Amino acid sequence: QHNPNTKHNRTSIVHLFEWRWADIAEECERYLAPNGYGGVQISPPSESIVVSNPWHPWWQRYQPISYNLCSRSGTEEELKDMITRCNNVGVNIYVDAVINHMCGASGGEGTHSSCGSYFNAKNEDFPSVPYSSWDFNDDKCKTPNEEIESYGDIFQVRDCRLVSLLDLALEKDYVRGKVAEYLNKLIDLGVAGFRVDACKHMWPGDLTNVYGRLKTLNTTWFSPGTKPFIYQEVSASHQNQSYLKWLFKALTQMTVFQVIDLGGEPIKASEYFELGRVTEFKYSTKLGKVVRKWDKEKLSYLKSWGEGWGFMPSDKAMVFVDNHDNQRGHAAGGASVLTFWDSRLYKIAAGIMLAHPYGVTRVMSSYHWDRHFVNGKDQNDWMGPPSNANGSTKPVPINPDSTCGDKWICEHRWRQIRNMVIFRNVVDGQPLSNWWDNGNNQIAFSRGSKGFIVINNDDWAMDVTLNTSLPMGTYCDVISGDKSGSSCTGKQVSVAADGRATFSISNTDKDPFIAIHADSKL
Ligand code: ARE
Ligand code: CA
Repeated sequence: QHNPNTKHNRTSIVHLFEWRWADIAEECERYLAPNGYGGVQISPPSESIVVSNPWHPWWQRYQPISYNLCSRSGTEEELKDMITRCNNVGVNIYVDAVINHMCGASGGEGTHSSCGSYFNAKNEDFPSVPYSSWDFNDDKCKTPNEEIESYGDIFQVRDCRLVSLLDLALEKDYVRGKVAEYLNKLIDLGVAGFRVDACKHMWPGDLTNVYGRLKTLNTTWFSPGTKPFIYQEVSASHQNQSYLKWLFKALTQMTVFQVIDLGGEPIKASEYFELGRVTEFKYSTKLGKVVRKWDKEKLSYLKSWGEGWGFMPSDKAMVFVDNHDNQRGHAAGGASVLTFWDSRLYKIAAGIMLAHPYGVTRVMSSYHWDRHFVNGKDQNDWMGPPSNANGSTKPVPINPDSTCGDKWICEHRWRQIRNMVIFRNVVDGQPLSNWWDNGNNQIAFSRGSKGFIVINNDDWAMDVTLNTSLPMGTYCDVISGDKSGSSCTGKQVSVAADGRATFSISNTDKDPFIAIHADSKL
C-alpha cells in the first residue's frame, strides 16, 4: 500500500544508513520526534554474511544468510527496543527487506555470518531458514553461468543471479511462506512498512502473493486494519544519455535505421505501481543536473517538475536527492547525483525536494569514508560505517552544537534540511502556487498560504518583490536561522498586507535560498 502511515502530520522519512539500533532509538526520542520526522528506514536487520575481503563492506548486509534478527546494527533485543521506543514517540520504522536472494555464489561455507549461523553458498544450503538448493532459481535461469547478462531479457532479470547473488524461487509456496514469515515477524514487532530491495528482479505476481500474506500493523501503535507501507526499489533503466546520444548521432548521420534494441529496459516501474510506491531514480539524477546546471538545465525548468518531467505519478513515487547506492557510484544515478560532499548544492537540492509537493520524500543520512578516485572510480566505495578495531560499528556521538561526531554526517540534522522537513509538514496538502522565475536560475513558489521558498542559483544577486500569499507579518527565514520564541536567529522577511514581500539573496550567501512558513511567523 502507498501510504507511509506517518503520524502527527509528519511527512518525511530519514534513512539512517548503517546506524546501530541503540543509536536509532536515542535519535527517535531526542531528535526525530521533536523535529517532525515521520519515520526511519533502517539497514537490513536480517542475518547477513560477514565479508573479510574487502573488510566488512556496507554491502555485506545485502547478502542474507537467514532471517534471524542479529546484524551489524545490533541484537534482536536491541531491534525490538528500538522499534518500541521509536513508535512510542510516533516515529515509524521501515525495514530494508532483502528477499530476492541470499548471499553471493562465492560466499563460501562456514559460520562467517552476523549471528554465526552455518551456511554453504556453493550447495545453496541455509539451514537457519531453512533453504536448500530446491528453493533457488537455477533451473529457471537460462544463462550459462546463472548470471543476469542482459537487462533486455525480463526472464533473466527475474530468474537469474544479480551480481552472483543466489536467486530465490519466489514462485514456490514454501519460499513465499518463509519470506512472509520474516516480514510478519517484523510487523508484529511494530514496523510500519518495508523498502523492498531489488524489486526489478522479482516478478510482480510473486510480490503480489508475498504482500498478500502480510498482516496488518501492530495495533499497539496503529489503527486496526492498517496495512504496511511498501516502497519498492526499482533502479532506473539503462535508457540513459549515452543511448540518446547514440540515437541522435545515428539519426543525424542518417545511417542506422534498423534499431534493434530501442534502449531502455523492457521492465517498467509501472508494473509495480499497484503493489506499492516505487523509488523514482530519475528524480535524483535530474535534480542533480538542474542544481549543478549541467546539460543546460536551469532552475526555471522546475516549473513543470514532477510528472511534467516524465516521472511516475506523484502518488506512486518515493523520492530522494541521493541514496546509499548512488551516493557512492553504485547502481543507477550517475555523476550528477548530489551528496553531502557537495554540501552547498546538496542543501539547495534538499530544499527544492522538501518544498515541492511531488512524492514521498526520503532524507539520506550518511557516514564519511575515504573516497579515493582512480580513473573516475572510487576504490573505497565498499567501505563500511565508522568502526572499532574489532569491526563493530561505532556509536553516533552528538556534539554540543548538535552535529554528529566520529565521521557520521547526519545530514538530517543540518539546520537547512531539518527545517525544510518541518516546512513540508506545515505545508502538507497545500497546492504549489505563485510560481515565479527569472527565466534562469532564480525561482520562487508558495504552498498555498502556508509557506514560501525563494532560491537564487544564478551567479548574480537577486532582489525581488513577490507575492507570497502568506498572511501579513514578520517571518523568520528557516534556512539562515531558527525561530526561537518571538525572535529569529536568521534573516527576517516582512510580508505586507497584500501578501507581497521583498527578498534579497546574494549569490555568495552561505545558503542562497530563503524559506518561510506559517510556524516561522514571529
Ligand atoms: C557485492 C559485490 C559484487 C559481488 C556480490 C556477491 O559488489 O561484486 O558479485 O557482492 O558476492 C549491494 C551492492 C553490490 C553488492 C551487493 C551484495 O551495491 O555491489 O554486490 O549489495 O552485497 C541493480 C539492481 C538494483 C541494485 C543495484 C545495486 O537492479 O536492485 O543493481 N540495488 C539494490 C541495493 C544495493 C544492493 C542490492 C540491490 C543487492 O540498493 O545496495 O547491492 O541486494 C542499471 C540497471 C539497474 C542496476 C544498475 C546497476 O541502472 O537498470 O537495474 O541496478 O544498472 O547494475
Ligand atoms: Ca530474482
